[in-house]
Amino acid sequence: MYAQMIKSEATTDDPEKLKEFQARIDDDIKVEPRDWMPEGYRKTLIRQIGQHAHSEIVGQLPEGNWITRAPTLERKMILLAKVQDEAGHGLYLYAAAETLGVSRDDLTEQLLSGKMKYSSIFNYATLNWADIGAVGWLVDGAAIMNQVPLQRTSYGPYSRAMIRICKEESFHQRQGYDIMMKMAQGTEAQKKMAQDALNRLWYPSLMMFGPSDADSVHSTQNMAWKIKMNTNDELRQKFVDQTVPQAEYLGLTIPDENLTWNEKKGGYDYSDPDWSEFFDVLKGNGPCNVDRLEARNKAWDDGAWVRDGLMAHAEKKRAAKTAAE
Ligand code: FAQ
Repeated sequence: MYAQMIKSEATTDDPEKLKEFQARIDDDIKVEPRDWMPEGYRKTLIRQIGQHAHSEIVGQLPEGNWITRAPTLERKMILLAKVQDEAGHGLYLYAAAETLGVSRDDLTEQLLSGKMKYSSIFNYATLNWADIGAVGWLVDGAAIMNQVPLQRTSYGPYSRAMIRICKEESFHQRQGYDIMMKMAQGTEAQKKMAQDALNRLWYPSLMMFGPSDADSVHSTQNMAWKIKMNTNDELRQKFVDQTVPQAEYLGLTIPDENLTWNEKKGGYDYSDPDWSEFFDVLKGNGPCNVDRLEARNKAWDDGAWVRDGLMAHAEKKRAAKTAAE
């Protein structure tokens, strides 16, 4: 649907302006909020940045759930800081999206009604403490792999938000790997928990990069516009190549019988995730889709009194200022 929309909207834009715009992109000149841009460029950015922001916000839920049950005070403080960082990432990204002419309330409404997506990974449960390690190691690891190239994305506000976010994500990945190290070097029961977490979260982490290139709707146009810097399969391959030695160091086994080093391509051959599961999760049928949307709707409703209070305060100040003039 989006592909059609982008195509038709791109063709209604002035061809001369489109040519100039593409030339600027090709020269790596950043696009800023007040610059002319094709409607398709604006809309696909709102979609991608909006989904990204929602992912950061919904992504707090699987880990936030474990703050009260972290095994030590230190682990609790670290996890709390990480989850707060994710909230901050959501806010930078909503602010970047707002520069494109959409309001944060609009985006929130579309998340809460299920119209807008967020990353599939957050529809999987975190069942125990080892899962928190695996989320940091694999989920933040995949997020960084995707986000480091996005620091060079063509839209200025998105690119600048990504620079800050990537610094924090590296810390997140390391704290996850540190938890995995402790578990993998612990008792037999802890090692089993670490392996079990890897077994359950490996394929959902591979799905984070999106469908295979053959099924990706947006990649071609978005790479031409430098909204996206790599294809989904390129980044997935890089993630596998980076993560396999890390698993080996932990003494854990990636749950893929077909995983083999391919000398010719200089990377691992690996099994694809079950794509029917991926598309099913996108349709709302993952293990936690309903819970996640319920939790976000409840948080929004519970926060109504704060928003109403702030608006009333702002209104009172405005009225007082008008009366004084
Ligand atoms: N989940 O044509 P493509 C994080 C959809 S942040 C859900 O290939 P595109 C930090 C896609 O929207 C994680 N939907 O799409 C953290 C499209 O549907 P639409 C989020 C997905 O946009 C860690 C359709 O499939 N990161 O984790 C997914 O070119 C720990 C066709 O796909 C970002 O958002 C998916 N995995 O490529 C937080 C990064 N994949 O919209 C808390 C920025 C695809 O037409 C705790 N985003 N779809 O209805 C991107 O780089 C891209 O949007 C991709 C997808 C690569 C995700």
